[in-house]
Formats: sequence, C-alpha cells, structure tokens
Amino acid sequence: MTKYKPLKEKEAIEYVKGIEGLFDDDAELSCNEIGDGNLNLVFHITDQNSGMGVVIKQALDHVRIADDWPLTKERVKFEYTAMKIQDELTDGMVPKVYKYDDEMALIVMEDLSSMKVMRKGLISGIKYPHFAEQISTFLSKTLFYTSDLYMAPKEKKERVKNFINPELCDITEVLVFTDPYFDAESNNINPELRPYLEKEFWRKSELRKEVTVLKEKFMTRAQALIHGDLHTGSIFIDQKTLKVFDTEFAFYGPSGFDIGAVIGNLILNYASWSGKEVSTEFKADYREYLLDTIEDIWNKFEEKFRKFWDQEAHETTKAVKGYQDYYLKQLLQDSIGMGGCKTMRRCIGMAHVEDLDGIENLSERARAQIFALKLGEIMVTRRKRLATITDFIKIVRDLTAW
Ligand code: SR1
Ligand code: MG
Repeated sequence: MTKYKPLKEKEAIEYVKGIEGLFDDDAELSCNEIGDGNLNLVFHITDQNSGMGVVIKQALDHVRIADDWPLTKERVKFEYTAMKIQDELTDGMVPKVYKYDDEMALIVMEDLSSMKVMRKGLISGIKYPHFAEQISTFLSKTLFYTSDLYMAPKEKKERVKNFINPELCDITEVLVFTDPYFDAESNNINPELRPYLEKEFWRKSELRKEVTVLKEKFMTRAQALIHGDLHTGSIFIDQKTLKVFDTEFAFYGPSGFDIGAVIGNLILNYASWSGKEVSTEFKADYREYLLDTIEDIWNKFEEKFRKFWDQEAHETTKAVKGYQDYYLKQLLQDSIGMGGCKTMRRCIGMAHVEDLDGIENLSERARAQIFALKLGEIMVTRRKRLATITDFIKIVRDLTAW
C-alpha cells in the first residue's frame, strides 16, 4: 500500500525534521502552504532561529483548480529527473534539490523566496537587464544538448522513452491548442470579451487550422527535452541571478515551445500595459524594454546555439551545408507560432495570468485581451513569413501604433 497522503502544514514540518542534516536540531520551524499555482501543494518552511528555509512541492491527485480533473502523481518523477538534467547542463540554473520522495510525490528544494517570481516583477514594471543573457543560456544549453544534434541516437531515444509525460501533455494539448479556439466548457471568459470572441475570434478558420498544425507539432516532434511550461511564473529572478523551476511538464517536444513560452509571456505583459494607470512615457519605455528583451533573447539564443553546433554537433550533421540556417529559421518560426498560442490561451482558456487579470475594470481588461489576441493571431498566422526576430518586433510595433 502506498504511504502517499497530501501533507498538512504541521506534517510538512515533521517531514523535513526527518531529513538528516537539513535543519539544526534546535530549529524552530514554521510552515505556510503558499501554492498559488494550478496543480500542486507548496509548503514554505522556515527556521525562525537561523532564517534557513526550504520548499516542499507535493503533487495532488487532481488538478488543484479543477478537482474533477484527475491526475497521476507521476509528474513529480518527470520534474525531478528533468531538473537533474537541466542542473547539469546549465550549471545550477534550477533550484537545489534536498530530497525527492517518489511515494509521497514530493520534492524538497531550495527556498528562493529572496528572489521574485518574474511575472510579479514585470507586473510592477521592474527591468531585468541580465534576463536575455540568462534565459538564452538556459534555452540554448537545454535545447541543444538534449537534441539529436548532440546526443547519440540510441541514448536520445532512450531518453525520449523515459520522458513520455502523457497527462501533462494532455493538459497542454487541450488548454493551449484546442479549447481557446471555440466556446469550450473549460474556458474562463471575461464577459466583456465574449462579444469579440463570438463575432470575430471563434470564426477565424485559418487561425484555428494553423493552431492545429502547431498542436500536431507539439504532439509529434521529439526535438529536445523541453521544460514544457516556461512562462514567467516559472522563473525566479533578481538583478543578478535567474532560476527556472516547475518543470513537471517536461517531455521530449518541439524546442520552439519553450522559447515561445518565454516570448508569449513577455507579449502578455506588453499587452497588459494598455489597461494600467501609469504615465504614457513609462508605458512606452517599459514596452520598448520588453521588445528589446525579446529581440535579445532570440539573438543571444541563436548565437549560443550556433556556437554549440559548430563546436559539438555530430560531424555528419555539421557537414550538411545550409542545414544549420534551415534549422534555426524553422525554430524561430515555431517559437513565434507557439508563443502566439501561449498568448491566446491566457486570455480565453482555463488558466489566466495576473498580468491581464490584474486589470480590474473588465472593459479595460477586454481591451488588453483583444490586443493580446490580435498579437497572438498574427504570431501564428504570419510566422512562416518571418526571417529574423526583428521582423516580428516590427509587426508588434506596427500593431501597437495602429
Ligand atoms: C490545469 S493546469 C493549467 C495550467 O497551469 C500550468 O501552469 C500550465 O500552464 C497549465 O496549462
Ligand atoms: Mg506551473
């Protein structure tokens, strides 16, 4: 019989006390359940004497925000295994793990509460000058070194086998690539947005077709071990450091899904500023910062990825003239297209983001959502015309001015 049971705060304290060498014997531990995500329990445990803290992330057997949606707890294994790989590849750009407990479906990890969840920072208008450098390192290393460009074919296929994550992929297939494009029961719709959806958005057949093309790619393209949910709420950041967390959606999928998640979430923040009461100058300046960041992320990613390729790809791959350029152009187009889907799902689908839902006035929120939806649509339908990231930035600028 399994010993699994969802912890209560007191039990979480007892649990970490049982981990040898984690806290001092005289530690005075306090605990809060702080999970504000969609799936799991998250306990923050601190020693009042030393200030030292840890976090326990424990899987529930259902979706936290939809308790009639059952989920196996197996996702913790994917998260732990992917974290180990990302940690090695990126030299520690993920939280330290103190304990993984398969039966209890939990991971005890480093407390990063001295840093900020990036989404919150962006909502308050904070700039992170090193973000593009840091996230492009994370993306280029994880996406190159887990792909067929670098790994031996058999070793890579073995990895693919170990990272079949069907339930979490199903969440993405439904909530990102399917339900937002019709009047599905799972959607969560601002009443002020509904008229636009009914009269225009849900009638866009070309958009729905292209989203389905991207969905098929998500379902079938085992290109690299991707994080699978790399939005700005999965990143801890301060002015010096960045850590990527919440890797439970990891699987072998299209690399553009991770790059697109980062870009799409910066676009969501970009869209949110129309509904905020700040000066026009601040808004314009912050939006420029976001666009510069998107441009830098891609350019730095491309530079690093090409370097890894030139130095470490299989010789047979290196010998193929024009393949590197082809690969990167496809990847850019996938990233923008998938980023578009990530942008649109947060306006219509079950799980929203605070950037937009923080706009209290519902008509103002609908205005920002429509802008985000238009950007998302263009990202999907025009992606194949993009040759450089600057082409994309120009499209965003043009739509903003219009
Ligand atoms: C039902 S889970 C909803 C969303 O939360 C996660 O962060 C993923 O983005 C998922 O789609
Ligand atoms: Mg998450």
